Amino acid sequence: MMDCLTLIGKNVKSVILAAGLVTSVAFSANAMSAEIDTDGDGMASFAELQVSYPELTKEMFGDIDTNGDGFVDDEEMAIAVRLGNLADPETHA
Ligand SMILES: [Ca+2]
Ligand SMILES: [Ca+2]
Repeated sequence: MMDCLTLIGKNVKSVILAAGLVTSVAFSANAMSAEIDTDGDGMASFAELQVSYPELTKEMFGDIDTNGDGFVDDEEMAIAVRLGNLADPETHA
């Protein structure tokens, strides 16, 4: 019983630590997943997005990249998902 509790205590500690790390690195990452943003700059380039969405065209990317900086950020991604231009990365395989 003691051993079990100690183990749980350790797990909770590492979960809190991990959560803290994630929060500090990706404070607003609700739509942008690390799976898409492979270089971790917080934005998806056309190449990065195309890995997850092979059907994506430059034209579609241009529609999603509303401020035209050549990258899709968290907000643009969320809007695209809401408008149905992109499948939800949470459910998209
Ligand atoms: Ca990136
Ligand atoms: Ca953009």
